[in-house]
Amino acid sequence: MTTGSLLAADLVIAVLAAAGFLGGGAASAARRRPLALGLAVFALLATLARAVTITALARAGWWFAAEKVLIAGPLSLAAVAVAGPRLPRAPGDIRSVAVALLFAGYAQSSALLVTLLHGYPASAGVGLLALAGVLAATALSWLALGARPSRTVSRVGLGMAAAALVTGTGLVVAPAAAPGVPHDHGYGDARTIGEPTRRFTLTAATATVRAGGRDVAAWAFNAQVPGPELTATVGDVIEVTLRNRDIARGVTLHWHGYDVPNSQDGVPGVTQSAVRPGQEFVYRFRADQVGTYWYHTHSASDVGVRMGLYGVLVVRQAPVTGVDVTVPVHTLAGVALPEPRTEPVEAGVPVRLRLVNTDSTTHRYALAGTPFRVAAIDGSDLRGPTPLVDTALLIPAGGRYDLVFTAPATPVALFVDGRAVHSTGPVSATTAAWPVLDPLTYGASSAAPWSRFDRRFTLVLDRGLDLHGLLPRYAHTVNGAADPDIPPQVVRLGEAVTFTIVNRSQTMHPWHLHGHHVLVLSRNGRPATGSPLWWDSFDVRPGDVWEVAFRADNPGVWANHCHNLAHAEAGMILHLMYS
Ligand SMILES: [Cu+2]
Repeated sequence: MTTGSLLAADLVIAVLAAAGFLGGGAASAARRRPLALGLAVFALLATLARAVTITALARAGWWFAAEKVLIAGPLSLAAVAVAGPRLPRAPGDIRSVAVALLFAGYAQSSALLVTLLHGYPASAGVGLLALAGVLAATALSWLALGARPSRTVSRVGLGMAAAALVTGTGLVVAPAAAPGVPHDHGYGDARTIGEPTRRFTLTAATATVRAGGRDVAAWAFNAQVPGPELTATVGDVIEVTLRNRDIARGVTLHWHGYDVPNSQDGVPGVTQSAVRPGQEFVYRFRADQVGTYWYHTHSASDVGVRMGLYGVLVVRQAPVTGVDVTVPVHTLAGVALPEPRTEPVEAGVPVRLRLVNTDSTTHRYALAGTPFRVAAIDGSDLRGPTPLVDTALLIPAGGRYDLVFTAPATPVALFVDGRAVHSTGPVSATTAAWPVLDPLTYGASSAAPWSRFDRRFTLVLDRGLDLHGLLPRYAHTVNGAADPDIPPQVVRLGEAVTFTIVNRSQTMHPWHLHGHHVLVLSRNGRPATGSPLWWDSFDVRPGDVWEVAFRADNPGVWANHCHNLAHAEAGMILHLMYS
């Protein structure tokens, strides 16, 4: 069982235990004896089952189990200790066990709320708030059921609830560490790096474009979705003038996977101000990385990219020989792009397919009709890639795979999520059952570039209640905090840095560090054994633990975030800073 399914199973069992006790309490209050006893026994069994799931999660990593062991554990023990012994000797009046069962239900529910609303790391403040909630709810139920606890019992109970509430609130509301990320000041100018040899102008504007045979309202660069494909030869100086005609939310250009100087990175509020309607901004950088990349707005990025403000950037070593096509996959107003296309290719011609996932979720790609190699991922060439046949590829949000093959005499087709997107002729293939390539075991390994690390970070991804903004929100969090309250990762120039990234949530998080490529060291404790993988986008699945590393060689303030852009806007973005 994977850690991801353990997390899901544990959540379901916790809900069942809470519901069982609460239902049993209600049934006994209504004097429905068999139902009350049945539900209570069911809840006790569920609570015992949780001991198994929590133990297994703790073995997978303390991040997955901390609040369950420290808060849910003691509350569950209390629930069993209070409700359990009363059941076998439930006297003539079943109503007498109602308060005990309700107490157990409140204990299970509040522990569940701690997991759902707070998560990792567990804190004394949250534990005390959970306890206060249980005591207060129990006291109220006691009163509502007309029982008369002794004065001592009620005084002690109320006193404990009040003390827990006050202390817990104090601990939880205590000011968070100031993140200290500079905003809206001190942006550098475009570096003077020589005369531009490739000049482009991208004008962002609202537009109506044809997609799926209908007119679709879009936000577009130069009135097209995707925007123009920008190409250069390695060594060129690229200069792009960005103009905003009427995008009210502002526009920037982020060069996804291109490790540009910080001032050119296009993150509004961090490396530049958003370009407002009527304004322009000039980006200039040297094309010193070969490969497949893409650009997109980082201003209101979720809606901006979804509406169409993106395009492909390809930097080549040499002029194109053979067939070299980019396939930027995107979902525009429910229409899957690009639209299907058939183009015959002469047998024997070398073909390179540059697959780009510009959506916020993973896509499944399958190339039918020919063996192929994965030549590069995220712009970096793989070492010793071997031929693959009938093998599917999962490309994370923002990721790119370059596939190469020699055109056979028979037709070839590229399928994306089972849909033929690009073909040289009719191909009927059922690709759904194909195995998926694991890049961590693909290609030839080489020695690690570092033998030791100067700095280590851990990022625990989760969901939680964020009370620091104008309105409370159910945020996507890193180490229990949401943007802008996540402390930055601070490094020094030249350091070898590693970070462990843990997903204890129920959703996938495609991770993306700006300005650097990370080397994948291991996933779920298993080292990467194939070609070195220098990635800028990788899927961290529920329950996953990844270890990646990078060289701090590009000074500045860099976004480090989830590339499911809705998650990023809901808090899952922090910054890497150089001291
Ligand atoms: Cu995410």
